[in-house]
Amino acid sequence: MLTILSAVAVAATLVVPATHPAPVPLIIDTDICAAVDDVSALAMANLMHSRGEAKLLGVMVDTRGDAGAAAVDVVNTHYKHPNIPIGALKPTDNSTCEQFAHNYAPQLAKKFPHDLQGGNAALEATALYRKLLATQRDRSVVVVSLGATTNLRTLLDADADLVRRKVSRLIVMGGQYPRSASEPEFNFALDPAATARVVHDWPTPVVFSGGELSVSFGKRITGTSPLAETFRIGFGAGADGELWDVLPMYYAVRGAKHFTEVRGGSNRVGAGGANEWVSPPTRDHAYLKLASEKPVIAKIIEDMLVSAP
Ligand SMILES: [Ca+2]
Repeated sequence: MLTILSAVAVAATLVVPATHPAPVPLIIDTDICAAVDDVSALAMANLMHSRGEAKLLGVMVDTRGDAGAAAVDVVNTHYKHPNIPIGALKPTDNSTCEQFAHNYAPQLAKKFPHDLQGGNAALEATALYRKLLATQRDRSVVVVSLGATTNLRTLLDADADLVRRKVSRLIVMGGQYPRSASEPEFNFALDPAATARVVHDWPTPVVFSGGELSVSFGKRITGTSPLAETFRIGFGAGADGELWDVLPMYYAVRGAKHFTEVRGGSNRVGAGGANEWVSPPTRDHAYLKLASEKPVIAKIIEDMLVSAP
C-alpha cells in the first residue's frame, strides 16, 4: 500500500522531465527535382521535427526549376508544417525540373495542397540562410546538403563568419570514398566549382556520405501521400528503389549508431567534381561507412516513414 509520502514520491518521479536530448536545429539544402530520394529525406526531417528530435528551421532548394520550392512546401504541408521557411536558388527557371527523368515536382505541386507557388515566390536562399542562422545559438545548427552546393558556396562567400559562429557541422551527401570512380559523383558534379570551394573552405566540421552509401526500399510506402506518389513516379507501383539522401538525413539527427565515421584524412575536390580522401588531415572532415547491414538501416528508415504516412 502506498503511504502518503511514497505516493508523493511517485508523483514527483512522474513529473521529472525526461532527459531527451534537445531537438537538432536543421537546415536542409536539396536538389529536389533531380532524384526522388530528396522527398523521402524531407519526409524524415518533418517526422523527426514532429517527434521533437529535430527542429527543421528551413529548407533551401538548389535546383532552378520553379516547381522545386512548391514541391518542398507540398511535403512540409502534408506533415502539418506548412510554415517552415523555404529558400530558392535564384533566378529560377521553368525548365530545370523537366530535364530530370521523373519530373515529379510539378506533379506534386499540381496534386497536393500547399501555398508557396514556386521558387519565384520563395525567399532567396542565401538571404534566408543568413536570417535563420542569425537567430540561432552559436555552433548549434546542422546543415544537411542533399544536392548541389551552389547555395552553400554563395552563403560562404557572403558571410563565412556567420557560418563559423552558428553552424555546428555540415553533413554532405556527395563524393565517393576513398575516391571517386571514373566519373565524379552526381551531386559533386552539379556545380564542381562550388563543391571545391565548400569542401575546401567550409569553416566547421564536415561529414560526407558518399555515392557508395545507399539503401533500397519503397514498396511499403503506399497510399495517397506525396511520398507515395513520388515513389510511384520514380520507382513504379509496388517497387523498391535506391535511396542515398535518407542516410545522411538519419545520421544528422540520430547520430552515428549505424555508421562508422572515418577520419584521418580530408576530402579534396578536383576537376569536374572528382574527389579523393587525402591523408594526413588538413581539415576537420570525416566520411561515413555503414556499420549495420543495409537491410537493417533500410527497415528502420522505412518503418519511420510508414508509421506516419
Ligand atoms: Ca538529392
